[in-house]
Amino acid sequence: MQTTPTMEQLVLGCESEKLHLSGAIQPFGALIGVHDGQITHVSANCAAFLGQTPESLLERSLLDALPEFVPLLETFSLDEKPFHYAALRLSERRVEVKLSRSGGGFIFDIEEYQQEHFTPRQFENLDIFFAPQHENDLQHYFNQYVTHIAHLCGYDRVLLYQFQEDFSGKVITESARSTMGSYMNLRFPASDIPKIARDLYMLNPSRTICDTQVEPIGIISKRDQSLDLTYSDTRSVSPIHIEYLTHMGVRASFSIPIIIGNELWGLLAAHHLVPRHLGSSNRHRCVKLTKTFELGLRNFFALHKMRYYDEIEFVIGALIKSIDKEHDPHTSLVANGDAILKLVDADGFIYCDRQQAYAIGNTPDATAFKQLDTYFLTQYEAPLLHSNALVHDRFISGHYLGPLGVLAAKVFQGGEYKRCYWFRDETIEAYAWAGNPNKPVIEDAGALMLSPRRSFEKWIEERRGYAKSFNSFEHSSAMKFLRQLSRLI
Ligand code: BLA
Repeated sequence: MQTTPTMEQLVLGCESEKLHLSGAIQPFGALIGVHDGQITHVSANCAAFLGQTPESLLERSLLDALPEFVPLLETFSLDEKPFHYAALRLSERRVEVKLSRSGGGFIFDIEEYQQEHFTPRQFENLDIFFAPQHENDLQHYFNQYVTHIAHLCGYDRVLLYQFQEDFSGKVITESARSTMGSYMNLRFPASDIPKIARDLYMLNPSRTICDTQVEPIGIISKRDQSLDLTYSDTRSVSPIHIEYLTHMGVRASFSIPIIIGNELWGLLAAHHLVPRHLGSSNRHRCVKLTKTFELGLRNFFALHKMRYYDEIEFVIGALIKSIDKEHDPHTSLVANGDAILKLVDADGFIYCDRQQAYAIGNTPDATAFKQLDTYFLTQYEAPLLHSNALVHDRFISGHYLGPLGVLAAKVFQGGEYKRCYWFRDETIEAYAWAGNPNKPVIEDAGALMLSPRRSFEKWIEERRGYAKSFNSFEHSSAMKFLRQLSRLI
């Protein structure tokens, strides 16, 4: 008997596809795999690009069969980098090559040469090179980036997509032809881009899908080992994602990860309604522009953090001084209640230790608080706990009508844990999704699995049960405040 899988299990099903071992490429290029100087793998279409059949290339030495590729490999193998782009002349034609590492060997992705869309001079004059200084500059900076990429790549629609904490995401900037529908401000669920695909983005800085309606080309080898295509740009496309793009009405896509502080912050996603092959050097230009964009954004975040910490240092210092003025900690905490709430923009606050507990503003009832406090004290190891959905996250069970967000901090001092809790009330929000995010479940070879949704029409969810999340700045303010308070109380 088949039991109904949970959402987590269905999402895990999506994660099990070994994207990097697809064993095939897209027909816009050809591929050769080399190990120890021998050609071990070739794509079935290599004759069209190299003038030699797979049979005539397999298991021959690269030097003997394709000597033009050898100098590239020699220079690259001295380097630490995972990949390198170059142009090559093969008898009468020019090709573009991406040389990358694969297991202990190398891969050549070979594509038709394509003229660069921007000259280096035009590129240097782009105003994207002025990094944002203030929050108000951000949207303009995003728009500039997306507009430049749209010029460079020429796709029908270019979107900037920002990941949220749970890896769902939201379109924050869009540049599209007027006849295209808009995805601006719409949200997409995390399972649209499974972790296995997100992880590939951390290694390979772009993904191109030139035509969803063509058959993949097999990679041929006389060896058992399949080729790791992590760094290959020609890697074939997951059938599930082909279905996704088809439902979206998109025939070609191109995407670039935006990585800030070693984390996937967002994605540049470009769509085209008809097949489109953007040449390797043009893609590389888009990636370079994205690196500049990342640098500006990182600079802005660092500036923002510095300003915040400077200010909060001062605010906490003044607050602690004010609390310290009174002899009775209860009176002084309550007297400074508004400032304590404001510190992390909260609606309620509780301080407690073994002897005392003081509450300010809107806090959970005694039974609910006891559940939360006991869990934090006895079962939770880290000094900081946060949730924007106390009931969904099962910190509080039973009938409960209190605040739904919590930021809790504890420090061990004088032989006991001193705790501060800040609470936030529920915020009922209308979430605009690109289609119903609760995806259809289908049966495939006897197993139940998630399938891409059929419609991307705006779908409104009235989100209940959540408070606004406490951000990482607020986390550290809470900890800083408690450390200083615990010395007084
Ligand atoms: C891959 N999904 C992707 C990619 C994007 C998205 C950008 C990378 C490939 C590409 O550039 O097209 C999703 N595209 C989006 C989103 C936007 C967009 C969110 O333009 C928003 C604007 N997809 C599903 C389900 C599964 C799934 C249910 O809906 C799994 C069961 C899988 N998505 C999936 C897989 C890939 C993927 C497997 C990798 C495709 C590949 O690289 O071959």
